[in-house]
Amino acid sequence: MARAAAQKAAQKAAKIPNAPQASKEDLLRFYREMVLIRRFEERAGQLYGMGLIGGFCHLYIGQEAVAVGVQESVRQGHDKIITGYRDHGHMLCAGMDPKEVMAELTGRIGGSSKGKGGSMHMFDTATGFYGGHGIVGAQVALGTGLAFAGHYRGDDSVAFIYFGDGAANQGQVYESFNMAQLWKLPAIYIIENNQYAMGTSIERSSSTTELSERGSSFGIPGEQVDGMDVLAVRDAVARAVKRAREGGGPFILEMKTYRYRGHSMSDPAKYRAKEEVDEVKQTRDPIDHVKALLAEAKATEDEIKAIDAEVKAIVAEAVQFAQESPEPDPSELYTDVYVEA
Ligand SMILES: Cc1ncc(C[n+]2csc(CCOP(=O)(O)OP(=O)(O)O)c2C)c(N)n1
Repeated sequence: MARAAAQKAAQKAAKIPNAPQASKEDLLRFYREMVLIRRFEERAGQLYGMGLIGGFCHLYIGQEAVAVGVQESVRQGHDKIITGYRDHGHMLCAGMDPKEVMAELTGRIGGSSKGKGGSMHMFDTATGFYGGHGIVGAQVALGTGLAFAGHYRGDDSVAFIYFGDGAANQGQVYESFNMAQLWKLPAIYIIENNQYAMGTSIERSSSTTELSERGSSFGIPGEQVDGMDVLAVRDAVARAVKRAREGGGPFILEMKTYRYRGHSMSDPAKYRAKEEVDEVKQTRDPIDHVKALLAEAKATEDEIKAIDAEVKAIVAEAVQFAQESPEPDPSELYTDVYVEA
């Protein structure tokens, strides 16, 4: 018993020097960003239920620590970010205006794609956000192209390429890996392993479930990260980005995360037990984790409440803006189909 206790104490002590650290200001920023995503998504879910959002709507609730931690290494407007259809959180992190994102979700002309793209097809070159892609895995090939463009121009930019555990089984992912490593492209592949691809768990769909090792036959290193811990995400991404900016080439980061909602708003998520979801919510919630760190950093209740109130107001304003923005005119159906080059 004494030996076990001593071992435990030694392990705890050994962990401290390497434990990710953050200042109170950093933690407050992470809290604000994550709460913004969560409240925004909750409102989007409500608007969907009211019939104000058409088509598909895939919420990011539960995965907030990933996009927020990654964003810490992004040079806004210089680096490139690309993802799939579960994209609202990434856009908000990239710095897109919540009003524009909400207006796009509701199909209004104030939206980032003038109300014609909707949830899955938003784009904003000013912040370096290259979409929002509905074809599973397509963003990996496109994102590798973005990394190639930066490398070719020699501009020191990095491409942050997000995809899911389901997309990780796509053929084009491996064609992309091959070229990325061959040309040492500054591509950071961020696999958001939320454990389900629609209703199929990773164990049922994947012959190997260690996704951080998926680049090994190409010589691409990888790392598994606790995607519910924003500090772990921030630090792992910072290391991979430093390496990429120094010409070290691509890197795979497997973020172990979890989505609380169904695949999309139309999915009742009957393929997993309620207890499984509750357990993650109670023990690994990324926002609760930062709240606990904030308590250790002696943040006051008032500081946290002020952020909650600020976020509430931002989201309310976004909803109001979206509702007041008109729908696009039917004549707009034929515009913006192609970009004049
Ligand atoms: C090429 C292609 N095949 C199938 C689909 C249908 N589909 C949409 S989402 C999805 C699951 C993808 O899961 P994952 O990559 O794990 O991402 P997550 O939804 O968990 O974020 C599938 C099969 C599609 N959109 N594109």
